Amino acid sequence: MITLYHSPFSRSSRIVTLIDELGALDRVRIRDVTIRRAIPPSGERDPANPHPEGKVPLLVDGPALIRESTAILLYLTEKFPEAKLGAAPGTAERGRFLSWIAYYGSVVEPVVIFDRMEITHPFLRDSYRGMHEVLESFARALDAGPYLLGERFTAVDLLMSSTFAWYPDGLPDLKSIQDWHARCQARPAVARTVARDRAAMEAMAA
Ligand SMILES: N[C@@H](CCC(=O)N[C@@H](CS)C(=O)NCC(=O)O)C(=O)O
Repeated sequence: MITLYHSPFSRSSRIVTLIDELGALDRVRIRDVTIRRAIPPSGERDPANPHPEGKVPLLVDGPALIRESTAILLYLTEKFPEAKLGAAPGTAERGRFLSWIAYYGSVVEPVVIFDRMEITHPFLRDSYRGMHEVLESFARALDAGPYLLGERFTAVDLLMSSTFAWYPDGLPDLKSIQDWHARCQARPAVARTVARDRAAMEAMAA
């Protein structure tokens, strides 16, 4: 059975939501582990977590250890294609899907962190641009449809909108992005993950 190493209210929560959206909660075991948290400083690395740096998410499928939210997301959407949360190889949509996934890991996440920490530097701007450009990309895509790939909700909406769950101040005063974020957050799987995380947090604290 596939195992997801997860810590409540962390970056692995979006993977729990993805597994739920994929209808695969009965085929992926979710193993709660502790992690070191920076803000506020708390927690410990869990020896039960095989991630080389003690981080989450980590997916283990037989001999394969898959790290990084973006890789896990690709792996799971391909493993459970019937849920249609990815884009089939060889289709035009696939190029846009892959671009969003790579853009998240290579640009969006660092930009959001620098923005939240109020860190600026010309080299960072040259390498990543900034929050303004990230939000412009979202707005451009959302001019063409309710979701980033167009008419249907996909794993890229889940991934990108999860950012604003931990950085609500990054959400711009722009109706198309606010409505899209609200649509993504209103999905029942999001509420189920929050309830699950809350119960797991309480159980770990007890
Ligand atoms: N880019 C990674 C980031 C993973 C990450 O930093 N996870 C945090 C939780 S939000 C963590 O496990 N921190 C524990 C630590 O730093 O030891 C991904 O998205 O998978």
